[in-house]
Amino acid sequence: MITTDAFEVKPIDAPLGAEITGVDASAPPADDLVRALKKALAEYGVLVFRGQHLAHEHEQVAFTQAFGETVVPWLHGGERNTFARIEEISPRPAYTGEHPSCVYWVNGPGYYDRPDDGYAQDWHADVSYLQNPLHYSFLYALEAPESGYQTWYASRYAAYDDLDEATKKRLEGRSIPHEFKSAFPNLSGALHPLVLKHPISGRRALYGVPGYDRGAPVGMTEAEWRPIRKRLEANLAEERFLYKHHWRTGDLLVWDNRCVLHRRGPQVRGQTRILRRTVAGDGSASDLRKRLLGWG
Ligand SMILES: O=C(O)CCC(=O)C(=O)O
Ligand SMILES: [Fe+2]
Repeated sequence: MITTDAFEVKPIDAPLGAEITGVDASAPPADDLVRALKKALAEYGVLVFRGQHLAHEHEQVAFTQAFGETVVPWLHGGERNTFARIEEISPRPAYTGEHPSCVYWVNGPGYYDRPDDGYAQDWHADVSYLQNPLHYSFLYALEAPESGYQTWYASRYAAYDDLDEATKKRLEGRSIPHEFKSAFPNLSGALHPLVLKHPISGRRALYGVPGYDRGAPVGMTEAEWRPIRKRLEANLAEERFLYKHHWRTGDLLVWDNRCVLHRRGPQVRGQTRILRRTVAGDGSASDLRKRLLGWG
């Protein structure tokens, strides 16, 4: 078991993100370490663990499960088969593709080395189109070239703080529909709070927007919402909201989708990158909904 003695948080020189040293993610973390990491996630949004050795799925799954529930059953079907291309990498023994909560992103010659790099290049909060999103995402680089691939993160605390007081007031307490019909036509969407008070940090963040949100928040017209949405989109081009991660083999990134958005960086051609993603819930997600909106 790892304890928190050796664990250090070094804030990255960006509006969000911190590097964690002294944690070996291949060993199941002790409860106090998980608590400390969740606190760091609520504060910094995204944590970077360099030089990790998670050759086998079960190691990443065990680390992920320490944060909460991991299985997203429909990943068996939709996302897994559409995007993961497990069959193409299965000859490599480390990539068994056996655990239902593991998704692989495989980019490079013979895989996704095409002009359209898929939906991952749009900003989003993972699985926000589910009724009960699993808020922590874990992304591990089994293989990444020396330079090239990036994943970008945007602080949703900063996006909220940047709004004027009148707009904050207009958005407070509203919910907004999320869905992803183009990928999962049979999956009904979900309503989520637009302004989300993070249960650990107590700070307000704009949850999942822009992303899988569809249409105006409940009780607002399209005409009222459009200029606000446009401004939120424009923010995502500004460095003061962003951390741009440059991948290296062995990087493990963990982020809290309640307070960050992310997207894949610019298209890279001719180089292979293999990432493995898992997601975990946080018991407080449904509690939070109950408290904010009175939903069960
Ligand atoms: O491919 C990337 O860089 C990001 C993928 C992504 O959106 C995810 O893992 O949730
Ligand atoms: Fe994602």
